[in-house]
Amino acid sequence: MIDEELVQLLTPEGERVAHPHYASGLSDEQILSMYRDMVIVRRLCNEATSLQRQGQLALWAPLQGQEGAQIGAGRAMAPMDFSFPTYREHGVAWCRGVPPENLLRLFRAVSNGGWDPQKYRHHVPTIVLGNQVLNAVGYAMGIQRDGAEEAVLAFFGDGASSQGDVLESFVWASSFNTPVVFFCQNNQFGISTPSSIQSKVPLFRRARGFGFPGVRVDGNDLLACYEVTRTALDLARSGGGPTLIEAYTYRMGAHTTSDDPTRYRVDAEVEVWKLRDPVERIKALLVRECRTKPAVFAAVDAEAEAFSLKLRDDVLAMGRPDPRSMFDHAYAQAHPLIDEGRREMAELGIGGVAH
Ligand SMILES: Cc1ncc(C[n+]2csc(CCOP(=O)(O)OP(=O)(O)O)c2C)c(N)n1
Ligand SMILES: [Mg+2]
Repeated sequence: MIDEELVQLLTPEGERVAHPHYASGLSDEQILSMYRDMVIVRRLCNEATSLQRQGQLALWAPLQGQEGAQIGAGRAMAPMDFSFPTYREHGVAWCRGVPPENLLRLFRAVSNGGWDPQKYRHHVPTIVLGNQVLNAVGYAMGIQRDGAEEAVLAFFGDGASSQGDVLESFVWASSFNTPVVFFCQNNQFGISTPSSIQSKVPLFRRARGFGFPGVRVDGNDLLACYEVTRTALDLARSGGGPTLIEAYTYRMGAHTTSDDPTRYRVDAEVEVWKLRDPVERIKALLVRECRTKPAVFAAVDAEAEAFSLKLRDDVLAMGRPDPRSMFDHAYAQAHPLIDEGRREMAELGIGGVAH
């Protein structure tokens, strides 16, 4: 049965579905290029998980299962748009051109961020749930006043949707008609808490109460995520105000490498979602419709393998920063509390030599 409230352009078997408001205009080349993105990002995620298990990263937050939502949304952005991620948007960072080794710096605890947000138009990850959504709306209000023709994409999860920061953001965005798109990946869990507990109504319907449109999209359908996000960003850029997108998906892996999901969910549920794998869905489309040859898929796999080996080398070669450098970018200008912190560390004899 077709769920009329769920925007879908591809079935889990990779067959096209017609939708009254959305149609995919992507060429075969674009679809293949996004398939490559998904394969590389999944490989990146596996490598990062292995690195964490080997003691080379402090923590990792896997994205398996959410590649369609993230590559679809990330690729829908225009170059000058700006995104605000959580700790799980590795696919979006990839789309924005953030060097993958920089993405891992935070997780190796050798950086407080990892990159210059303005350079990639992609903010550094925010771990405090929902905070980046307020930042995104504030930023959107700023560019609105500058008269810029750009839009802002704010990422958050189903769990974060219950945070006051997110709901306050909705009020501000609605009142000031800001050029922001709220992209909520409902991956069914906030750590172990099922998303059904976060809201009595489907999350996308909350938008109506705030006075802007809400759309639920199949988060495992790359084509639908791309089209829905592109449409919402176009609307925001042309003065149409905010949209809430709920990408309905599933977190295939653990919450982070510190989590054991077998404690709170059954394997049978994971098996059902495996059949909706976003990467396999696009592969099926490429085989059926675009007649993509096995050699092309083999080349993508080989590229992902070489990519992950280089990533591993880059991570192992990272130096350890002087601990005192954490004070350098806390504020743009000198601040007495920062000076005091620096002095205290010097008195304790911490820092000075980079190992
Ligand atoms: C303000 C705040 N409260 C609690 C936490 C601890 N915490 C980290 S991730 C998480 C679950 C978030 O779930 P969701 O928003 O659905 O995002 P997901 O991890 O599923 O991508 C919690 C409770 C936090 N980081 N910040
Ligand atoms: Mg979640």
